[in-house]
Amino acid sequence: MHPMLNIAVRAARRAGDIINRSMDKLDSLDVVSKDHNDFVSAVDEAAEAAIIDTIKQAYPAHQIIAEESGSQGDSDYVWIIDPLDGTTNFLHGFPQFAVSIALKHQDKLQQAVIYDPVSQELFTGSRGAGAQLNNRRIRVSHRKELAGSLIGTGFPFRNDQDLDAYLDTFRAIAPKTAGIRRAGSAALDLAYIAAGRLDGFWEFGLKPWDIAAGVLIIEEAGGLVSDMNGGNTYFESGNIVCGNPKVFKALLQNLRPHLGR
Ligand code: 2AM
Ligand code: CA
Repeated sequence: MHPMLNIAVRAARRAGDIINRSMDKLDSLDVVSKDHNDFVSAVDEAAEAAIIDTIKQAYPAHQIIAEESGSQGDSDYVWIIDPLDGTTNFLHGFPQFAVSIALKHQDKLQQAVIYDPVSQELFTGSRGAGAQLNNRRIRVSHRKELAGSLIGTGFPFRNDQDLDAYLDTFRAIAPKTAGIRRAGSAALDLAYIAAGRLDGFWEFGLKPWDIAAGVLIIEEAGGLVSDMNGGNTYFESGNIVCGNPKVFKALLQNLRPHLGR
């Protein structure tokens, strides 16, 4: 394993342990429900601190961009961290959330980890070395069209997002598929594309740390990723389409007529 991926894995497991320990406490916290948000952010922050600590011990000069603490340092090496992707699920004890860590060098994704602490599934990707689930090689699915495909998505959740515009895309795609899933952690959705569990995915308004690791893992698993227009501005726009090559293309074709709104 590449030494930098090894550090990313160590960091993700440390964060996962922190998240798992907090899961046990969710029950006893029912009475203090108004503190739920504080609690969650404390878990986010503790997990993030553990990740940053692990990275800094190994690579003190690298830059870090993390969901909770923002950006620090200046380097060609940039770590992009989401310590707990799927916070709403976590809050409810709905077991679909993950730690996501990616490393870019000179703006190119090099290493990536997505770790589900509940199932202890570890998805990894290393540029040129493929994608793995618990150290076994994974590939995207072979389905050739939307018919029969299982497609992931995310619903708009912010006030500034246009729900009607999203619903136009949903109407265009959902009836053509075998089913749509909205699991609530974009990072895990992308990992599932790489593992062939989902055939395609689209969502608007995501942040770089939601998708950075997933993009590399999908590409290394033989999948394709773009923005809604087939371009590469997904980090800037937050809008992402991905899938196995055939389903990816079908998604883009079906999205195109509905992007005007
Ligand atoms: P987060 O839990 O790390 O914030 C799913 O649509 C994606 O959007 C998730 O990756 C989730 O990442 C992000 N998200 C942010 N706020 C959300 C919210 N209130 N509800 C659902 N998803 C949210
Ligand atoms: Ca996130």
